[in-house]
Amino acid sequence: MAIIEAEPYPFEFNRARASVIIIDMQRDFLEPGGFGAALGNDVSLLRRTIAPTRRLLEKARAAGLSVIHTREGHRPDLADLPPAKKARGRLAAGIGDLGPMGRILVRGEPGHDIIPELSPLPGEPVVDKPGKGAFFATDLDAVLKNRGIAQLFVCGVTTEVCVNTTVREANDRGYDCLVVADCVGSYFPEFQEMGLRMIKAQGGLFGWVATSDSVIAALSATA
Ligand code: C5J
Repeated sequence: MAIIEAEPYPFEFNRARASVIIIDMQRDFLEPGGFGAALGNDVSLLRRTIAPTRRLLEKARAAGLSVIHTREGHRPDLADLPPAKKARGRLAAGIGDLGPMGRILVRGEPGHDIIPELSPLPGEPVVDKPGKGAFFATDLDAVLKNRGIAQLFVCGVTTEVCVNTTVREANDRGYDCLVVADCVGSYFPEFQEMGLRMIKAQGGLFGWVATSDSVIAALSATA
């Protein structure tokens, strides 16, 4: 057991039961020329998470921690795309339509891929999710339970959408979530701040928040 400096109070890290989960670090959200950029967002606000996440990922892999990746997207026939999700935003080019990197958020298309900087290694589960939360309509809970995982170090995008939704789902299922502050990103600075504050508010209603340096220090201390 090692202690990670975190808010609202120190996190008791059990390396045998911990996993890193990296949410939706996909080309369509992070790359200039992708879906997020086409919507007018500044992708540099998300791209600042790449270097610290890669560092944490390398340390976690070296320490033998389980690593799980997720991707938001839909079947090519769009049979799993709720009409309400398709209609939302009244976009000229929305989910399933042809975008700058292939069909937007469709499995198998270039934009749906995880960015090359954080490519999964063989053996690391990639969970394809049709919703914002990574537990909804996926086998994530089974994957975690089968590996004996009880603690999640959460990285990815975006802080207030898929990261927060996943943390809330995980919390209701009994997992302890530590959100790695510099490894999660939002297109909106105010949502980044509030997204993190909501996790750790009221004594850690949904979990903990810490820096990647603090997590890496604990990984090194228990190596
Ligand atoms: C969004 C996500 N923002 N991964 N997806 O639509 O947060």
